[in-house]
Amino acid sequence: MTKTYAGDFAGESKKFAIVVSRFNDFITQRLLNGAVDQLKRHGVAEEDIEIAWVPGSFEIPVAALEMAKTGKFNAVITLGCIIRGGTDHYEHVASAVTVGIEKASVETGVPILYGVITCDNLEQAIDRAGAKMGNRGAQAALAALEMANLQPAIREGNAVKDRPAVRP
Ligand code: INI
Repeated sequence: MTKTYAGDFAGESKKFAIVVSRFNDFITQRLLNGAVDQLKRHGVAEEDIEIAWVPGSFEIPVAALEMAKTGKFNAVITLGCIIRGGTDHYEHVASAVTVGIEKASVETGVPILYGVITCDNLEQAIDRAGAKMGNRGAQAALAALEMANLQPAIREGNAVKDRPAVRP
């Protein structure tokens, strides 16, 4: 008999940190609203959500690492918006934040979710901040809820009974 682990999306008594970049805050404020709304709608208490603003996406990994190291949170959600410009600055910031978040997550063992938009122009960013393509912040929050439930299930050996939870 195989054992299958799958996180559901229950947020009651779970704690989350959100690290959000002020650069392009026209977009990131919408990602933050989407993430907080998603957490609250899944039962996360307002006092169990802590938010840290950083200047730009480049600064996200160090703040996310600090949040993860406190040991207080089931998951950390990172939110940013990097828009391609006329130089290669975009590539440097985008790759640094991506590698930094993954490293901080693997090193601490705390799920750190990637809600950073990387795109070519403002229209694509708007599409991912609550328009055509949904809200990347809300999507990252849903993934955070799933990971926050998957991790203890694996640790405690609580396999799902019938079939894996499906995305709501
Ligand atoms: N930061 C972003 O979050 N998005 C961007 O599009 C961006 N661009 O294009 O420059 C950006 N730059 C700032 C960077 O993240 C740092 O805050 C800054 O370099 C100071 O370290």
